[in-house]
Amino acid sequence: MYLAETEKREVERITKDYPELTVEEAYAIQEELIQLKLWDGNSIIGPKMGLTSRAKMKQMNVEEPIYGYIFEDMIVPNGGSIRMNELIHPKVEAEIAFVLGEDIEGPGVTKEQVLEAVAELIPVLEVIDSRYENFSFTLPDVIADNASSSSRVVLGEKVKKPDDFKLDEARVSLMINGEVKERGTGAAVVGHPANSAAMLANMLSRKKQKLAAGGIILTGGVTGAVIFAAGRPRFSTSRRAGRCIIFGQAIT
Ligand code: OOG
Ligand code: MG
Repeated sequence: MYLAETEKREVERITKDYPELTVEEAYAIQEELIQLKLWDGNSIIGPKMGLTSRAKMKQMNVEEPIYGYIFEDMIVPNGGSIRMNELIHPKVEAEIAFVLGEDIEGPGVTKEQVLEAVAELIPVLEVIDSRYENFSFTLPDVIADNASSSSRVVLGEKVKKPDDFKLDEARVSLMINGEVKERGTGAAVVGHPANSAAMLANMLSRKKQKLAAGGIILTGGVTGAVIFAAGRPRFSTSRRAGRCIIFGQAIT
């Protein structure tokens, strides 16, 4: 998996050879992958949730979203550019991230507890890039692949948590070169992005981990993921071949 990422090539899904792979074993593989990245000098920015939309969960036949980790080398400055030749078959999606003001420790964490602990919100563009051929995987496969992340993340400007915010009603649009490609509302993320963070805290508590104050959490795609590719000028603001600037996140 790590070689697939560093050499930018697709691999066959693990469950082709190991159809019995369990979710638990898949998280053990993810853990190994994370250790390799840490040994390579990379550092963790924070966890991310995936498969949080009802549609994706139904499609994958799962009751619980999955998590993975965002690393420092995935961060692209806001307004920055991405080299397409460093990626396999990227898709981009809009997400809402939280910055925590207090620790959150499961089990039993509720949405209300999360809302209380959140200090700031960040609009995020996540570039997902599954290492599997044609983005084709089962649930254990995608967990083992760090939830398709390990790609690129653009963090927008932090917003202080408003006093009376209804994040489930927040409208998000994903634009590429000024053209709206996808729209969604916060409710698309398991009813409310804070539910997603609560589920994450509860899942992490199974391995005795908590969400620490100051940490960033990506709560999962609000919009569908949009394929973007080099050589398709409508997706590119830069005329330089192989480069693409992504922008256009808006939270209202
Ligand atoms: C899995 C990861 C999805 C999200 O926000 O749902 C994800 C996939 O490749 O769909 O990051
Ligand atoms: Mg995502």
